[in-house]
Amino acid sequence: MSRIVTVGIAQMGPIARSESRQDVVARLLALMQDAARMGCDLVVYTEAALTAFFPHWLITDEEELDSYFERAMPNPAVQPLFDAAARLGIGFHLGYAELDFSTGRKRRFNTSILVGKDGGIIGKYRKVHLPGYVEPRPGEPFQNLEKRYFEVGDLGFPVWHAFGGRVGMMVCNDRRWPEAYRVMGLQGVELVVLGYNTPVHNPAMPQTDDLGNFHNQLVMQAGAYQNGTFVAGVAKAGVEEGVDQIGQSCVIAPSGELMVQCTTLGDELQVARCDLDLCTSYKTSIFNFEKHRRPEHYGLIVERTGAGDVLGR
Ligand code: CDT
Repeated sequence: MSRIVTVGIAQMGPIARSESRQDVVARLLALMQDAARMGCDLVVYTEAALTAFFPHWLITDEEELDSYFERAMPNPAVQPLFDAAARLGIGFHLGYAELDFSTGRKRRFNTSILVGKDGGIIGKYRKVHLPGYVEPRPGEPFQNLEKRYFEVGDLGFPVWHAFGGRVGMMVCNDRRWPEAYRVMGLQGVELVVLGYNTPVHNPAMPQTDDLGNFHNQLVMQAGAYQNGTFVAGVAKAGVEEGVDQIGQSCVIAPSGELMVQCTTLGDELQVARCDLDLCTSYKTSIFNFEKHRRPEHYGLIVERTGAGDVLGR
């Protein structure tokens, strides 16, 4: 028996600062319609897919900053996506900047949601690993102000029963951290979906500029293989407001092999048929955590007592 989930990766080209939500949603809808025509069960959009990636510049006016955030999901501007999903019978993953008032104070998160084929929200994730810094760095060609604009996500790395399997989300920089995959791997994840805005140039580490695409694939291939899961990673690519971003959106199999990859730096859809049962062979053999993983021997000190160190399990 096989459990096939047909996944469309919907890479986006640059979004201009001046582009309206309606214009962006029209681009996302075109990709969704293509995905439905190609038989996709799920279309994966990128990180902060509704606007230009605003952490790349300093915004001091609160109202202007708020204009990049969504106060509710869905909302009138994105409702057409939810309606189309239900009409076409296709799920989607969407990254967006979230303004949250549920605790009585304004909080900002770099968020993503998973939406089912009925147009209903299945789950929400808030980015944990925020790169960059709080204070702007004058003289740099662009900023990386995620630590200024977002709080660290407070929802952990859950895994949802969805699309006939177990699906988890991460956002951009999370994909560089093995813990993110492993926490989901321990919950039996079979498909990780994520979006990214990754500049070609890293002002803090320019010596790695030639390695951006390599590192992008390296981390997702390792995460997929070591946890026996598919990974679908989707870029916002091309030169956006002067910032050149990598593309190479792709789907990785649990073997660590590349299944499909985008070849442009613009709006582009690629499709991969993911047989979730392939995960099982990895999860029950080489990466059978129950049988072979030995955290009690890793030497992780969780407590220092007079009698000696207590190692974590
Ligand atoms: N959006 C995001 O998290 N971007 C970061 C840039 C870090 S600089 C290498 C990323 O990890 O891709």
